[in-house]
Amino acid sequence: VLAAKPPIDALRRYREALDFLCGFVRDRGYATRFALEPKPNEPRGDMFLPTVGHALAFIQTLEHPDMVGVNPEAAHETMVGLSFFHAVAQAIEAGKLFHIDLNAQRIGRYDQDFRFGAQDLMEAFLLVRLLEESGYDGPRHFDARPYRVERGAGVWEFAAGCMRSYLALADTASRMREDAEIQAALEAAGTPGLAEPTVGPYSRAAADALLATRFDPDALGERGYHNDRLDQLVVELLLGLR
Ligand SMILES: [Mn+2]
Repeated sequence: VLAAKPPIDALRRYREALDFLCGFVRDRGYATRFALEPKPNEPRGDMFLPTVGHALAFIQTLEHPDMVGVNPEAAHETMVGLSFFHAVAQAIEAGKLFHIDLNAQRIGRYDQDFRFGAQDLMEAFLLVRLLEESGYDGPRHFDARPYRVERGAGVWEFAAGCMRSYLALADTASRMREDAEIQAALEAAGTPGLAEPTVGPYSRAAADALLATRFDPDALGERGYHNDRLDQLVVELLLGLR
């Protein structure tokens, strides 16, 4: 119950445990790393470090933060309505994606662990594209469950389905790179420019230049990004229409 577990003490005991484990691994000369798998609210109570973001912040407070990363699970972020795609991206950007648990999930339900690709194909696609194009070289692990009515061959069909959907979406990602119309739509949406710095590092001169810049709010407001067009093109790619 909430009253029995003061959260500040809980976090300190968690840190103590991880620091001890990391010390043990170093003392023995093992190559072991640790990957925390955040989960928000199941089976019964509120969990500590419920999301990827919580875990990433906590890891930075450890004695050996380089030895600890995350193992995000699609179902866990999605069940509370968060974007797994964004969570994984933040873990990659922080150099903390040590492992990944792929499956599918509907928002607001218990931990369903559906076959990968069984829900929200757009997010599954963008996730696979992220994994394939970011240089992530760790395992693609499916932490999913077949329906309980399956036996024998049905279980293998389920496992093959996870892998087949992943590979199909990876192939779709490569077709997206070669699709001139989608690339033009990304250009129109201003997406490539987001990879470039905007103001660069702080300096007094840079700040003065920014303050002296005159913007035309009306002109900026008139500028369209055609995001729906881009999104529709990606939907059509997923539908096999491109
Ligand atoms: Mn898992």
